[in-house]
Amino acid sequence: MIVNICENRKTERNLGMFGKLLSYEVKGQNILFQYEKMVTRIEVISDEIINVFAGLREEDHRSKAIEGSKVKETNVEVGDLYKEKGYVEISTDKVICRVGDDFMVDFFEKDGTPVCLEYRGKRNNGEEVSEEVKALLLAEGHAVKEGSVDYAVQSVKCLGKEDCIYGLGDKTGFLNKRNYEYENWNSDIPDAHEEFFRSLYKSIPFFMVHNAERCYGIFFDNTFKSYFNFGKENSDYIVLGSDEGNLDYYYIAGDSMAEIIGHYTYLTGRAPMQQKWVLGLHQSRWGYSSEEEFRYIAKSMRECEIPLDGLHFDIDYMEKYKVFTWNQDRFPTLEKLLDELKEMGVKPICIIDPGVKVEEGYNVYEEGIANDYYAKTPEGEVYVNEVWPGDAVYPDFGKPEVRKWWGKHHQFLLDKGIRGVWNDMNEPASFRGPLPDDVVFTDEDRPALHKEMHNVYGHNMAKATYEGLKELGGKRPFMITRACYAGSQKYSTVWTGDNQSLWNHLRMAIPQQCNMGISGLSFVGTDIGGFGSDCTPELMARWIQVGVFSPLCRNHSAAGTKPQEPWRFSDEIVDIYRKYVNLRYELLPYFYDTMRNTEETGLPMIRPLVLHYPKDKNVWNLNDEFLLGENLLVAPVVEQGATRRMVYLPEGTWYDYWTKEEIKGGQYFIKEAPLDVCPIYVKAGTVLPKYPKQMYVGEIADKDLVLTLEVYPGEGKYVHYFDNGEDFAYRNGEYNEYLFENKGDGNVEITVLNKGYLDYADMKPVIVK
Ligand code: MIG
Repeated sequence: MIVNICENRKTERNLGMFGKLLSYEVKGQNILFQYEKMVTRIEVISDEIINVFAGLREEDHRSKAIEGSKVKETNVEVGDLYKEKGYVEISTDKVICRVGDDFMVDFFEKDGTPVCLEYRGKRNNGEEVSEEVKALLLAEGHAVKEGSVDYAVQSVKCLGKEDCIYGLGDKTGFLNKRNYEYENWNSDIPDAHEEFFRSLYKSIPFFMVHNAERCYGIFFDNTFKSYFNFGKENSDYIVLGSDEGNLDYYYIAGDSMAEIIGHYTYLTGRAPMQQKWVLGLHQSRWGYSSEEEFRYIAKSMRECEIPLDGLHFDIDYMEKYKVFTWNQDRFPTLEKLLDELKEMGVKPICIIDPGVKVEEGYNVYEEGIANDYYAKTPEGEVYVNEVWPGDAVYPDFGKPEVRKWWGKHHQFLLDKGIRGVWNDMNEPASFRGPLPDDVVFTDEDRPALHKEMHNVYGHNMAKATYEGLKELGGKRPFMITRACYAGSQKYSTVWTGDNQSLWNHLRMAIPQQCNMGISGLSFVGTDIGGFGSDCTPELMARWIQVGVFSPLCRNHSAAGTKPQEPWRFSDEIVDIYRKYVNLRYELLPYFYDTMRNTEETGLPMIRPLVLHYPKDKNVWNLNDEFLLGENLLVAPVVEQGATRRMVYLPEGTWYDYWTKEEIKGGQYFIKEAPLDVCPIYVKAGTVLPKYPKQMYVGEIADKDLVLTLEVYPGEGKYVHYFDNGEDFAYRNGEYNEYLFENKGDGNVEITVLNKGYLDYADMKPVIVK
């Protein structure tokens, strides 16, 4: 039924792009609003998730992030308060949303407390720069501040004095994004990433606004170049904008950030369980290029008695950088090498870039040409740019048949025993200038230009790779991607791209990974030691202490930089490296449980403290500590030359992991931390599950693994999970789950919650107090 609410059709001068609200219509959980200038809609997805939509470009969502309908049956009430108050009120059991003229949409808690309001004032970016000064600034090469830019798609929200902003995926800078501005345009930037950078490799348009009383999330689902000004232009408001596309965002309510992340990952998907070995240490370097070199690396790690699981083959394994080929001159007895690695428990992972070499007779190139699989110029020619192989063409991953074709090509790698695929250069990167906006790609069933598909190129490539590996291999596909979009966590793990061996980048690794985690990308890592420039011994020691807590734990460096494997430094560094990698392998069951928790709840493995201590203002801007799961707090040293640091512990009682000393939370203190000490704290009541040391995951067969429970004073509950660590059988119940109840008196009561994975079913853990 259409409800007419406004008789007066005369346009008011102050109204913007939508105009006056004339009528509305309730269609199930969709409420359509007829404005003077266009129809918009509010869709209730669930009690907590509300979609705000104006089809400025086309009539419906074409989301890449959200797959399938997420609409839950929800009790929705719509009240017409337009005549009295100027709005139509939509309420669920958790949220009130008021929709007024010009498609102004405000959100409230059920008791009427405002949470997220439209900013109705005039935008004001402060100081004006005269034309004369502008000219001078430009003459010397300075950037000139633009005025307030109105975007074609835009929403401006009020920002409270105390509001902090978290999320937005992989950006530089600090944990709290307030007072900064960002852009989403996937970018390959080899320069040292600095806090003023607006974009990096990934586009995750999700963030949370948080203060002591409340928080909310916004997912701005738009793949065109988009803009986020978090109170930088003016501390009274946030500006969300985009050059094109629909106005299409999800307001996400929740009592806590944890709940909001749960809802966001309900919408866009949760990072699935990886194979267990993926949690082991990985070694990589751009430049490893011969059989001998790979053999030497694996053997040297074993000689140093440092565990190793993953060994990465960067672009030099290929024949002329042609994807799905292998250089036979440099790997004359490849099979033998791969057998030896297998024998050692080391798993090979290969890089695959999107750019396909233009070369007659090269099967991948020819197949793609024959089937019309590459992006094209507006004139209909295959679009050519340059990447590693020289002239190259770009697979159009938005086409379902291209994803299938690409996926199948992975058989080439699987046949050799390759255990994982690493996708790079998929922003997409290009050497001969950026791809023009009008290069023609495909969005599933219709042509779509580069400007729309750019930010999802990596996403679609990851999807192709994941689905190919899943179909061909049957195991949980392991892949890493550099570029991605919201929702890519369903397919791929990620790393933060080309960082450098800089203390600044070690410091940045913490907030960057935390913000990625709370934006859905739980399985994240940095290049340990730094990719570009030269790593010092001290930096390596401090970086491995952070790196062993990253879900993806990989030492990687660029060709031409100082070699960065642990033995290149000194015995002291090897000892420190071994100490922390061993710790990682001992904590494997804890890591695995945390990963399981991510698949179930969406909460990331690495977490900023504010996630669990939202009311504690001391952690709102805490950039140099983080949590792994809920029980471990890591306070690494990230300053050159420092051998002690200030630590803050939030409320509760904590235990120093190394000394077992009890420390009261809610205070700052100085912790001595010589080069071999990374301060780690365990929450009171924790039951910490540990495995014996192994040189690689699976060295000890599952049935022989002895689980040790390190029990900390205090009461607490902990769920431990165990499965075959490889395939999807757990989704059919083939897993064990145990509840450990710490009684506080040193006893742990064990309840078996599920018993589907036989080998480990009669677990009798060793309890250490
Ligand atoms: O621009 O494949 O971020 O990890 O080693 C160089 C070579 C291309 C960039 C990746 C880096 C990788 C490198 N690649």
